[in-house]
Amino acid sequence: MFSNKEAFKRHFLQRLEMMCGKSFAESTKDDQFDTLGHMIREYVSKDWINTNERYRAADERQVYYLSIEFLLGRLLRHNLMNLGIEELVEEGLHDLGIDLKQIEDVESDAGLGNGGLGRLAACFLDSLASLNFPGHGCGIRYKHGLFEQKIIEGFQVELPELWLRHGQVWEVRKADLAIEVPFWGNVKVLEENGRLVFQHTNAEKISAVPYDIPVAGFKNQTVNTLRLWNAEPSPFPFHKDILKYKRETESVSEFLYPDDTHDEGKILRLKQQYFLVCASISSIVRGYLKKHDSLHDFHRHVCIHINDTHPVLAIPELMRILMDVGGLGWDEAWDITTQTISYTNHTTLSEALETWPIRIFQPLLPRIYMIVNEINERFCQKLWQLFPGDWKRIERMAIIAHDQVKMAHLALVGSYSVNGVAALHTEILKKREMNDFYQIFPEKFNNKTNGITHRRWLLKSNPMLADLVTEAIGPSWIRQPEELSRLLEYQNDSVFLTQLDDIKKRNKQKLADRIQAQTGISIDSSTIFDVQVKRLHAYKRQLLNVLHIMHIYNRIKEDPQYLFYPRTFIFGAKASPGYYYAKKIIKLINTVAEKVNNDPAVHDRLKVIFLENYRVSLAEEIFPAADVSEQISTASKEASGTGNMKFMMNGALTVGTLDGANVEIKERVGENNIFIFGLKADEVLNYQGYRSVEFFHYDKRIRKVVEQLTNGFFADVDDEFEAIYDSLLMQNDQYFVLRDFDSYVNIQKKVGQTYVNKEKWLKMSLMNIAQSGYFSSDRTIKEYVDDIWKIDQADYTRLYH
Ligand code: NBG
Repeated sequence: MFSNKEAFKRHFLQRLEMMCGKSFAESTKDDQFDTLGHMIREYVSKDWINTNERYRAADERQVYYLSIEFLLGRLLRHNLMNLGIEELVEEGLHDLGIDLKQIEDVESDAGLGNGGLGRLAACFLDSLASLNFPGHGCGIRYKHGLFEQKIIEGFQVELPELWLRHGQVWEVRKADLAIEVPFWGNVKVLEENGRLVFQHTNAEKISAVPYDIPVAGFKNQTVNTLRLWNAEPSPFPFHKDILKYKRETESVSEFLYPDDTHDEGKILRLKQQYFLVCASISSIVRGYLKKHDSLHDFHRHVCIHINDTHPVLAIPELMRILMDVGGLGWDEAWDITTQTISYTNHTTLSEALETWPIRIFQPLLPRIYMIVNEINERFCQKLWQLFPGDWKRIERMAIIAHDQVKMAHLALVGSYSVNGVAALHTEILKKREMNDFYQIFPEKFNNKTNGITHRRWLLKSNPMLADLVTEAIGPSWIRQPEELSRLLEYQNDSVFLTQLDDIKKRNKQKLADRIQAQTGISIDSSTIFDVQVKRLHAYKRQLLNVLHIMHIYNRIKEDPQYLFYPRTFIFGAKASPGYYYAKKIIKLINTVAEKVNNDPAVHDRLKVIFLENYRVSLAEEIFPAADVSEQISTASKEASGTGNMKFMMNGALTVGTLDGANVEIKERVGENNIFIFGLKADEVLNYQGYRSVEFFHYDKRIRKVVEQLTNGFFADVDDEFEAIYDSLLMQNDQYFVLRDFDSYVNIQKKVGQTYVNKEKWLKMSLMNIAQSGYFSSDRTIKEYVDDIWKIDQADYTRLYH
């Protein structure tokens, strides 16, 4: 389409006039973005079609990654980079007087996810395509992604997110491939030729229409597919009140649930889950049957991976298709299903483990319920044989118990692989949370430590650092991220370290400029940028960070000579709209910021910034500018974390507990290149007799900050923070904030002292960058491929070349 700059420019101008019906001179940035986006989408089409043909011809195992969330962020520059035309396009536009950076800002983030789980899915898609693996995503095309956050007078206000307002340039609607998804109704059981036939009658059908987004690998001509399903009225609705039906139908793909831990709006959420699963599996089976005349070998050609329990209905749904459509018997269908489905667990927080009341589940999904019931009965019989008389155990492990369907148990029983997302997390699953299941299915359990795509999180978002790395060790790290370790050769190279320092300064200044423009607050880029960005949750302990800031503030006020290296504390966090406590913490951060930032006594030493509407595109500006990465969850609670890896890759030093993947970061960089503090996981899990009030009484610093929450220290917010005060004292501080306070203050002191020694700090920073290659999602995906999916990359590359 365009092999050089001149051809690109010609093409762009032509397309712009045709698409927008305007001359170039009259066109807006939106027009230019749209034109460019469509051109790029068309540019990938050929490779997209070729890739699909290649996969069809190879007839090898394909992976389908089912996820209720895909947090893609922006795609323009990412696509330009992966297609290898970034420079050509940037220069071509420049000739026309257009700055690509400004065009990029027109694009809305595709925010179809809450946090780590959804972003992990997006990183995995990039790695699958970049490594030439046949792996595709299946998700929901929410009309509104995660809400847009505004901070008004310190409070979070949620606005609907409107990413589709200007249309979506990357997607292709494929109405001819729509699937009908049935809800409600009854199941008729008939006998035909001596076998039972199940008919779902009187169902209310919703049409699932696929929108495909190309996922281009890094300069390898592989283009996989992310298929997002949109809910639309069926062309043959069975409904009396047609308007009501339309409204209800469309609501299924209207909103992403803005909550990654608690369930809300049960029926709608369960509907979304079945909608995703039913549409995805039908379309996978349809594709499969184009090449095969029966389903007997399905598991040899298809892997279906379920990202957490949200898509776990894939298990009974595949059973249904194999039996009711494919005519297979139960045993064969079960063998195939349990060799097709693999499952990742992303949390041990018990409140996040999904269960559905039968009274909702059964009427909404009558045939699926029958199958789950049968799976449960057979499983309980097996348990009875293994543990005769052990009723307690059977009750604990059953899939259906106390009128609830337990989705994690269904996943554990119906899949062939169960993985945790960091070594510590997997051990906790095996030894505690899922120990009953581990005892009978030890072979299913394995660990796959999370990863992030270094192409987005270093190559694209930190171009200055990426260039420096390439200058030093050549470009091989882009395809083999573990090669970053060769940077260790530069540990004693003062020129290199100075360059590293200079890049960090420039990235910090860029962020400072943005903060100034957005908030009017001016921050000094020579201060330490100490950053905590992630969802707001009690276990992630943003509160510990704030209490420490209050403590520093108190210290400086008491003693103006107090030795403290100037710091800028930066936060970004969305709280689930229904999560009262988390919203109080946001208000607290902003209240502390207001007080601190306006007090001349601490003016040049302490600043607190809350950046509103934290999202992927903002994250890309923050990580390159961070000095300190706050990973301070209560040990054992954060399954892995992935922000910790992004910070590390951009040279920030971690202040963290031994939780999630922090443990493995420490193993790689060594204990002298990370700031570890606080209780360890087993100490938390086995803690006897914690009494938070004792820490309140015996530690003056703690007493002071905790009292300040409610004693009028903050003007105009009398009882605003009572719930926080109560959580710490009346409810015995579930997350050990006061227990870890002293240790946290000490380690933070050490951070300040270390920073003063610039050379030491830079060496530590370099060590972190050099060891971050392990945390590339390329490594993670290779492990999934080798141990779980067992797909053969060689077959595809051979066919391709
Ligand atoms: C989150 C964990 C994180 C982890 C991501 C990705 C959920 C349910 N879990 O620690 O809290 O990094 O998953 O695995 O969102």
